[in-house]
Amino acid sequence: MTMDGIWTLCECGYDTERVISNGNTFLLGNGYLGCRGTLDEHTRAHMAAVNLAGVYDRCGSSWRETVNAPNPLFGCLDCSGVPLAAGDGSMSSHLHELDFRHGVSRRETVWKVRMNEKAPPVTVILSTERFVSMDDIHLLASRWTVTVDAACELTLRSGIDQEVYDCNGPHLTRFLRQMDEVPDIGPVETVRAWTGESGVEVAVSRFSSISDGAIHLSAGQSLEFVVFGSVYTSQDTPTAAQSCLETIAKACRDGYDTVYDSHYRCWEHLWEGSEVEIGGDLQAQKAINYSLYHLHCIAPRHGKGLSIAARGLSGQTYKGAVFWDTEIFMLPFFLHTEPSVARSFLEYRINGLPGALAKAAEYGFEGAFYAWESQEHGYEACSDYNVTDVFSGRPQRTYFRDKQIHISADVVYALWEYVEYTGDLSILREGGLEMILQCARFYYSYAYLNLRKNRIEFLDVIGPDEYHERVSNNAFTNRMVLHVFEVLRLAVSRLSSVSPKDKAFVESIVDGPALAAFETVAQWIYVPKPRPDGVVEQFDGYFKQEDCSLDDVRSRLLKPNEYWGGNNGVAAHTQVIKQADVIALQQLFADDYDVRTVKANWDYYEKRTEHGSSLSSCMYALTACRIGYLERAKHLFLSSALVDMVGGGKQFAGDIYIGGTHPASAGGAWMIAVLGFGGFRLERGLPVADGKLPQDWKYLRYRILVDGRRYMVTIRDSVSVIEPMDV
Ligand code: IFM
Repeated sequence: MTMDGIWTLCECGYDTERVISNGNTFLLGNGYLGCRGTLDEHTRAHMAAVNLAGVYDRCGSSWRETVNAPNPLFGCLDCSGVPLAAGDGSMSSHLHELDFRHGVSRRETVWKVRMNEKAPPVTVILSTERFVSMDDIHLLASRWTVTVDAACELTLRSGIDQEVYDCNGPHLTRFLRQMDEVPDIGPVETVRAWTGESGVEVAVSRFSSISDGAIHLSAGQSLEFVVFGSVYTSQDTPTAAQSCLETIAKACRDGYDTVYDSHYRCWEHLWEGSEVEIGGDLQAQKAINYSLYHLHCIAPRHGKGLSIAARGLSGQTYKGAVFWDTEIFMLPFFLHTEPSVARSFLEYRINGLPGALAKAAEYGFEGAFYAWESQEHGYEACSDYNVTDVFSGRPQRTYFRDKQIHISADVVYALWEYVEYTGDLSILREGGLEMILQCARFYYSYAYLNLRKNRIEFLDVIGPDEYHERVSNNAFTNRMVLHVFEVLRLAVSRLSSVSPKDKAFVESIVDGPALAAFETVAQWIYVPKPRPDGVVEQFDGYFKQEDCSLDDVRSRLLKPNEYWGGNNGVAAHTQVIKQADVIALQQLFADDYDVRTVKANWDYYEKRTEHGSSLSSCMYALTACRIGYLERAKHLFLSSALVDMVGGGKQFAGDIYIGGTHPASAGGAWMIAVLGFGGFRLERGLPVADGKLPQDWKYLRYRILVDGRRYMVTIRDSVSVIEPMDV
């Protein structure tokens, strides 16, 4: 990958080893669908996929996951019988580029094809450009240009590729292919397919301005044509196939350039509200906006009550499910730039309340226990066996589903952040208060009263550090739970004081005796305190675990993909942790901990942290900004912001593929830039910034939305200036 432009990523040459990770790096998306960054001629063998947000299916007893649609942008050429594909023997150069300011990818591949021993080779140059429209989320478009330097015959083979890539499929079971003659446009191909589990129809149409078959080109001649694709499902409309045809017909009437311009303008509009500039550090500037590109590609702006999966729209990893990643790591970016998207995440959880109530009941608790891996309507997709043991090949029992109870508190935490930042109390009336109450009821029923120690404890849980399963009094979890009770009290008093009607509404949801009981629990919740040197114990007995270095633990691995956690994992009985845990606590509850304490914990835990999850670096970086470790914060910022640009992150947990994009890390990068280095916060509803920059950053500039007004904040020479922007 080269660093040419501030807004372009470019790969020269074709490396088969990078095809899968390039699918993530060059991803295109618009919140409704994600089109993996593969090439025109790529198929399921290359993991070419059009991943659909919020459409799920289970095939047999395999994991339930999101569905990939047939690919309408497939096309390949041959020259006098010689197939032309990137990486083929006749290829002489290849360039793949992403303009991530406008969500457009381009490739240019040159082949030198020898027809026979004597004749000089024919040069064929294929340039294509593609985008998935940000203006019309059901539309994909691509433009092809083929040029040759000598007369030759090319053959084009293109169409809707229904050989769909799946991790745990096949999900599309029945296929119907049809050709419609659309007035004034011509033939349009449509593939209709239905998911096996619940018969969701996925319809894909495609129009090409030329037909497949032989094309004679003379020396120096160029051929240009355009392709439009459209995708709808029966979750959008009962007439999915008809809607595809209408979308295609409109695109054909408007023409490629007009469709392109509308898409381009949508992206420009997004950057007006979100661009981050970092003067003096090209790599950092590029990486942060590339991270934001990924967040924009997956933001569900097309409906209410939608959320984002942990791997965005890059594929079916983690079952296309929503994790705490969305509330804790992605929501802050949207909250500060486009709060309606943040609200949608919360509505998604409010709508998922029945699923959360059912999950709590399944485990014998009351209230709402949210899904660790949440699919539509809050459906819990997390399996009891989430990792495969690399030695035996057998599924390994994991306890993420049962014991990662902090998930309900994460949701409440995010809801309260939203209320505090926007002042929008309507969300409390529209299910938010009920959701907080049900989460409080869950923790009330989970709590353990330790009579000997006179305190309330939370036993047998998993904190953010998943390598240590079934621990007790995880400091992060206990403090998050306490916050749920605090939020309930605040929400009740805030809403009750608005009007008598609101007061009556609050009383209809939660009565006085229940509130008093919750208050009592809150007073007795045990939150581990720092020991004399300031360090907080991550969970009961953590300090008694073997204290060895990361390198020691790594050296004990027998296989590279071995899972470090669980019962027998190499880290499980040591103090080596997967990701920020106590440090996440000290970031989310910054007011509870003074700088000296945070420093003590940072120094203690960072060297014991594998950063085995892409969620880890940002918590360490944010706290590093607070304690003045600016250069280390910058290093961690780059780890967060670069992960998808360089194709980083773990690819396997045990034998399970966990690759894809890392939107939580992208959201984390934004937090580090704006809330960390940028020092942004609200004080009494007003924007305040006291930024501090790493040495080589000449300035930092970001955009932020407060109460419907957009501001530009510039930090330069330790001075932070906040200016209103014209919108
Ligand atoms: O939510 C995370 C978790 O904290 C660590 N494992 C991966 C999940 C999805 O990103």
